[in-house]
Amino acid sequence: MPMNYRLLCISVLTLFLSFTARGDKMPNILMIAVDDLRPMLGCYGDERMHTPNIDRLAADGLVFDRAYCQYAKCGTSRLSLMTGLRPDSVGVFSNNHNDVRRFRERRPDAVSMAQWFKENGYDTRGFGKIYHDGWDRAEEWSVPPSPGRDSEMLEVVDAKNPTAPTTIAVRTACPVFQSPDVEDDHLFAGRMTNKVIDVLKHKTEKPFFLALGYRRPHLPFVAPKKYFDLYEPDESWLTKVPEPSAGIPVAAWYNSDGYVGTAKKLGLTMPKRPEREAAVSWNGFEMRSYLGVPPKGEISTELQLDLIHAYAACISYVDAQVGKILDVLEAQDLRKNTTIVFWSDHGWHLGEHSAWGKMTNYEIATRVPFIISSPAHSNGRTDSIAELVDLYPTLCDLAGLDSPKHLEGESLLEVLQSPETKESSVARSQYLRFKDMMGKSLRTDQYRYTRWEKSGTGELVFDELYDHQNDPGETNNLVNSKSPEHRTALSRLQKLQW
Ligand SMILES: [Ca+2]
Repeated sequence: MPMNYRLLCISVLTLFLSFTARGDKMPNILMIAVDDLRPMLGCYGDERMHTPNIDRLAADGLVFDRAYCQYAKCGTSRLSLMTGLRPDSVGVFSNNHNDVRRFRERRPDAVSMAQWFKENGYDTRGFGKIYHDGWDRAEEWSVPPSPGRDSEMLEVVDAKNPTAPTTIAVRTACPVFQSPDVEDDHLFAGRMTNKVIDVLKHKTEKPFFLALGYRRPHLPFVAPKKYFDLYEPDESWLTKVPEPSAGIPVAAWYNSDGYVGTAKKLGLTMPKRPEREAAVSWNGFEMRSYLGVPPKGEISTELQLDLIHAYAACISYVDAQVGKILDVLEAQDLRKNTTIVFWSDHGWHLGEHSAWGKMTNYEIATRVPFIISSPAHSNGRTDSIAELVDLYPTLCDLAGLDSPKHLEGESLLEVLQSPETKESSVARSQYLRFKDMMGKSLRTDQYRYTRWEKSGTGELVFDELYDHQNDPGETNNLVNSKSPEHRTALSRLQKLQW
């Protein structure tokens, strides 16, 4: 049967050629995740910051000026990004391990990015915080993820003996910031960098998918002294919008509702649903639960500046680690075939709207730094709106892999090909407040519209509309504006599908 034989030969040849072509094209992927980082970076126009290495990466990639997380809290944001599902589909809004287990039982089809790349020929490795603590599964990675990921967050330096090994303390026993005069690798982030460098120096034949999760600038703000020495913040660093806007209900800006139990452990009675004055006083309790910050009430200007100083120092500490990784990629001649993605899981309030920390739907908590440096694509900046949930399909496209069926984001490949094209897309973020009120936030080119509704019934509680062209600080709620322009925008946004 010569005809069939010929067909078989052609099929085998085609298969071989396509495999070879794909093998040649499959880039290495390095994903650098940073924890709790708002876009306070040189490459995002903040000239006060010393971030030469992230700036170097940005100069060699596409910087997304309008990238948003789907949920401004570590665990949910990261589960969404890694599974490619939106938070409503994941259904995990707490840090409860059982909720995560139930989600995985309910959605066995939601193969994670790490597992998908592993199944498609990649050597997948995870270091540090990719998922929230304890939510990792060994089977998603080619090698079980690096141990110690539960250890860095609450790292404490012995103040009397800074060069002694660091220890782990409960949150309420951790100083809110520390600036020991130690080498980078005395602290966890530096030690982790060394491990990753070792992996890069001993790369296998397979392309790698290397996910690297730095926990700074998450609290506690611990970094070597040399990074604190880079800054001397003055009052110009303080937020220009320290108060919640008049008439905006507490649910929009109060981010301590998940900390009633923590407060209780400290012998404090935090109201479950505070009125405005009490909410301002207790706001930012995640930070207030560390040593050195009053558990409620005013935070002095001096302390605010110390906190901002420490946050900036932690950013520069992470930046230095990124630099070491980039140097090794270049030295190993891997850079030309490695796509690098840099993201943070959400933004951070440094006093905006009376809040410190994350866990709101405001721009300051939902906007994230997001950089994709793909050797096959040009560099630049884009105003196209991007969401972290878009990363999974984008990386599949860049690697030449099919995307799994369950993904809910959209590939950013077209934006990478033509950064100047402004997609008329919308970013969707959400936040569950007081366990029974969901805030659903839409960010368009010009506006942010947030609808707070009762969970279950969907009944409107209140809503917010901000015009970013005139009010980037989101201080003036326009839902009752009589301006025809605002009425039109509001009506359009209210009709948008969530
Ligand atoms: Ca985080």
